[in-house]
Amino acid sequence: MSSFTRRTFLSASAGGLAASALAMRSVHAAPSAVAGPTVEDAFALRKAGKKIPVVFDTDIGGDIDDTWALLMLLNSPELDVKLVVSDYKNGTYRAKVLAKMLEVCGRTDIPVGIGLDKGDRGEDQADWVADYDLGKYPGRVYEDGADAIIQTIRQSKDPVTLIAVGPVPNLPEVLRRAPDVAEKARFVGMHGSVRKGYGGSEEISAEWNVRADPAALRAVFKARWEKTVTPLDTCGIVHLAGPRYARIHGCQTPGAKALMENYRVWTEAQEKRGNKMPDPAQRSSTLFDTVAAYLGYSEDLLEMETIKLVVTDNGFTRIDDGGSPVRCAMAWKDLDAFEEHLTERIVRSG
Ligand SMILES: [Ca+2]
Repeated sequence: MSSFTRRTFLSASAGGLAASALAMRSVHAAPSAVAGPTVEDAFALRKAGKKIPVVFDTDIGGDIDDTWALLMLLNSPELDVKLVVSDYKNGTYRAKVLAKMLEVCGRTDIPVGIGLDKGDRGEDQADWVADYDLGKYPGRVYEDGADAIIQTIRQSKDPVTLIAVGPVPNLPEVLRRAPDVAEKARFVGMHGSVRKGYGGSEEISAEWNVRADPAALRAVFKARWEKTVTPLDTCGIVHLAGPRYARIHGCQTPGAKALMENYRVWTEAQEKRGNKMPDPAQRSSTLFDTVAAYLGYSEDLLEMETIKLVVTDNGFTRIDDGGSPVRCAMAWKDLDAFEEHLTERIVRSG
């Protein structure tokens, strides 16, 4: 329920000026304090010589940037990836992409969860998993990905960072079944458009991950965990080209090779539908989700700002005093340094 709806409901049901003033006050006095671990708690684990436990919730198999983000997570020594879960439609297909990438990278110690929607219709990386049998994944596969998220968060000794880089229908279900997870995890997402839109545009956009399921993100924002996002303001301008891209394109690690194979498969599928794409031998597409992966262990290169946001029914994240406080990566301190860092993460081994 949005605060606007809640306020309207309270006013209408209580009736009278005094009652509605009281209702207004109670809404504004409602605790917005974070119930769970903060970014400081997560980063303190590193100072204590520990890794940050991560759950990755992803619509991998759609846009290619999720595959980049997965490889970045696997190659980040600050992180301990405990679970990866497919989200938003075709959960079985997406789980195959996850499982095959983990297998290629020698990381079958990481379990794969299937999201709420068990569909298996292939999207733009379908050719890469055409012959892949999820039943033969050497690691664990959880049919109920939402339950796997709950159990992983509950069983972790240290606070979990939940990194979500797609529309998030799994998460309202997680919060409905287990509201306590908001006290043991913090949320990091690639969501929204606050002051800038796609491609650095001055016009804000109904960003895809929000527009595809606004109610799901609204539930995530309402939960009392700490929320951190990279909106289009920062993630929408990340690309690799030139010598950095050439390093990745020529890299012989199994992970980087698989990433480039996927990129070619994805580009061909897009072009078959008439979309004009960058040449995968020359440069990357926009690498939105890699910024959420980075926020899992560092904010050094970004300007962070806490902004109250509401999620509209048509997929906008609008600044509103009645909204939920969300820590937003609003600008780059040093985008060039991030692109160098991202390149290093992709070409390294494990
Ligand atoms: Ca995504």
